[in-house]
Amino acid sequence: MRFPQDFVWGAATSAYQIEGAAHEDGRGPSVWDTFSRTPGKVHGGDTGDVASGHYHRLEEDLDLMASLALRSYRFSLSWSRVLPEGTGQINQAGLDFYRRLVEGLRERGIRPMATLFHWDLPQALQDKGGWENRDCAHWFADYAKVVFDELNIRDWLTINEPKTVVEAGYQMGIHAPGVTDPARSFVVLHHLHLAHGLAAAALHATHPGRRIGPALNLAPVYPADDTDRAREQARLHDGLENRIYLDPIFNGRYPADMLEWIGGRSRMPEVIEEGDLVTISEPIDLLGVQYYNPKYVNGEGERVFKHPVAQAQWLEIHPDGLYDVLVRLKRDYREVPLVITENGLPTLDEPDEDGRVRDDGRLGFYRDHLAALHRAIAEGVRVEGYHAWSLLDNFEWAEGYSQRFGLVHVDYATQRRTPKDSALWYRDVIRSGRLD
Ligand code: IFM
Repeated sequence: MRFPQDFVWGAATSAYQIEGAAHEDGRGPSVWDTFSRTPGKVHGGDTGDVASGHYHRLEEDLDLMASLALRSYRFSLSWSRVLPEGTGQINQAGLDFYRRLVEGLRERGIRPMATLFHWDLPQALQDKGGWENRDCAHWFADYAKVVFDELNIRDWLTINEPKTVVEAGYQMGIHAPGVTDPARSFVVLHHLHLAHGLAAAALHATHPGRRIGPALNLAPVYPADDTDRAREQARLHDGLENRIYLDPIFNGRYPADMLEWIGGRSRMPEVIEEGDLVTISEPIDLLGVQYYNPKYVNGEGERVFKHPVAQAQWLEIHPDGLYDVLVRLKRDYREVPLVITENGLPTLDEPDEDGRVRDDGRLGFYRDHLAALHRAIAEGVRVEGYHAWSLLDNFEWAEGYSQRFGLVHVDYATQRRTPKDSALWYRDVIRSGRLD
């Protein structure tokens, strides 16, 4: 299976999950500093204070990326490292860190791809209502303008997985800020969409030639059985998993069935102002697709598992789901370049006595997903690149350090990095451009 000559192979991370140095060089606190310090919220009481120590190991990590033959690196900016209060005063030390990162990538021939928001909202803005406050969309656009001007990066992603913010952050309360109120969650959804659109428009106005899009975690939804009830539920869940994120951006409207469903549960439809959907549907230049799992639902609307699950119980392993997502995007939405911005698996593998990390499970996961991706490309879906999640073992949110998604093992006591077998295999795939 040969991939296109210009296919862009990469790996992804996010700021709070790897940087550490949480209280250094002027960085302001984010909602995840607060949440991880709240007793009972994160496995083992873990925090991102030190994480994978990336802030202090920048050169080593850049060399590591080069040694793995990466052509693209997707990372996120910590908003509160750049603007400690979320607005106003710029922290030059924070910007300098990202400048060094971008320069270091360029020197090694690796393309930077920056995410503006990967869940670590400045705490100062949460104190003013966070994403429930419409102003937050404008604070986000102002922050985006600062980094657009200061950092020489062509490809940008706006919001990472708005669905996770809505569901984990505001419905289940298992992510910061820990709210359990669906009514509030849909207001947040609208403001995240608005933030995305304002930032995309700002980039287009000020830096023509650069590209921007959202990073959406999409899940193919299938009826768990052959009944009308299950099919109806699958349609509803497809709305909640995919259409409420895609339709406003691509079509400039929320799906009518979703607005009705949400309207019975939230005042969200009332917070939509005239012109918002025009802003939200600012044409995107690329779509970041994050794929982990499918969702099967029965006639009661319950999730049913039909395939093996990973250590992360939500992660049902079904590589063909990636193919289905990609083909569906081509079929149902305007064509834009697609980039896989995340796909990966946590495993428990540790270095053996000889120092090797034999993570066959992850290697097989990547092989099967890349094969599904290849099939979609061969059938004409325009996918430009692929980013494995994640470059390094890191802080897996509510799971703390108990789940390791890295291609590279991190010994948290010493911060020693060891490329796992999957990383070496991935390096060889990149070098050859083919999957055997
Ligand atoms: O670690 C996360 C990442 O931050 C967002 N997407 C899913 C990953 C695995 O849970």
